[in-house]
Amino acid sequence: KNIKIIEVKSEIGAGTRGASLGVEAIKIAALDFMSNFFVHFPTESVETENRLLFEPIESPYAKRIKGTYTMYERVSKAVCDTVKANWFPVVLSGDHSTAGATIAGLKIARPKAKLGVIWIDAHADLHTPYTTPSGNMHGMPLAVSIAEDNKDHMVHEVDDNTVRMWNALKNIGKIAPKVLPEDIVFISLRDYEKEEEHLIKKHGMKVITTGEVRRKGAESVARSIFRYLSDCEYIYVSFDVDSLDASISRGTGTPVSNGLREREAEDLISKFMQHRKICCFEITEVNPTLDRENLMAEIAFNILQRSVNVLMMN
Ligand code: DIR
Ligand code: MN
Ligand code: MN
Ligand code: MN
Repeated sequence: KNIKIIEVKSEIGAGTRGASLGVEAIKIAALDFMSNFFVHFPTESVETENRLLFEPIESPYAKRIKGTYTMYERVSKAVCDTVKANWFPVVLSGDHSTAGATIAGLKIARPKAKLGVIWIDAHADLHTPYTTPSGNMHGMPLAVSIAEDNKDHMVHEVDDNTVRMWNALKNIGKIAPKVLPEDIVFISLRDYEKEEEHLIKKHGMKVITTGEVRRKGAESVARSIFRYLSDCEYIYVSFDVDSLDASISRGTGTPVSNGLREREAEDLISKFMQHRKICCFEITEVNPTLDRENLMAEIAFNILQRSVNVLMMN
């Protein structure tokens, strides 16, 4: 595969500041390892709306949703154009709200093809403006992608302008939903709110726990996921580094215990990358301002490098 790196140094969707520095931190990790990895691939850098961080928040239940919409337009176009030109996009992003835009780009590139998603994350990212506990857009990309409002479990009323922007996000590219809930697999999910749990139950979404990864091993877990997603034509892998255990993920905004070990994530992701249906890989939520030793970025770089090596052999 021909790899193209799409970097999105955006952090407007996160609640903790610093994730926009994650991409550079991964490059610094490469330099510290004396690796010339980044020399080998064309890189497209998507412009951000991070200046909005200095402005007052208009939508408390969907913070900076206008900027998020602009980010969706730019990132989905970059991903779509990359795929159409027969390149394999590796997305390095700041916060995970970007993943909704990545999914949009993949779907817009091939509207008729059924898209599967492997979501490696401590969180379900299934919130909506009606249920969010934080207003942070990085908790919502999967709800956007499955076009879910979850009004059955509404926690608060939402103003009309926010509703309009939310609907625009879901309908970007005039395709909604982009993915079906049954075509999403969660890995290492362990920190979610009850409104998200309702959606997981309602849709019968597939969850693979950290314990299952540990017991069964990468090969067996990968095989069962590809069997589960067998009617999908393309599969996107989204790797939020907070899927890793809190003991090694201090350098992310929301570390959670009982997560994956570095080796477990690396073995699993590189197994995924061997599969012919994998069409895109994203790494997100590295925040070096929380991380004195740049450990989080070093782990992310190791996983990136091994994954890309596997992709290039396939
Ligand atoms: C929480 C935290 N569910 C929220 N989400 C995070 O604010 O919506 N996602 N950290 O990665
Ligand atoms: Mn996430
Ligand atoms: Mn997360
Ligand atoms: Mn199916």
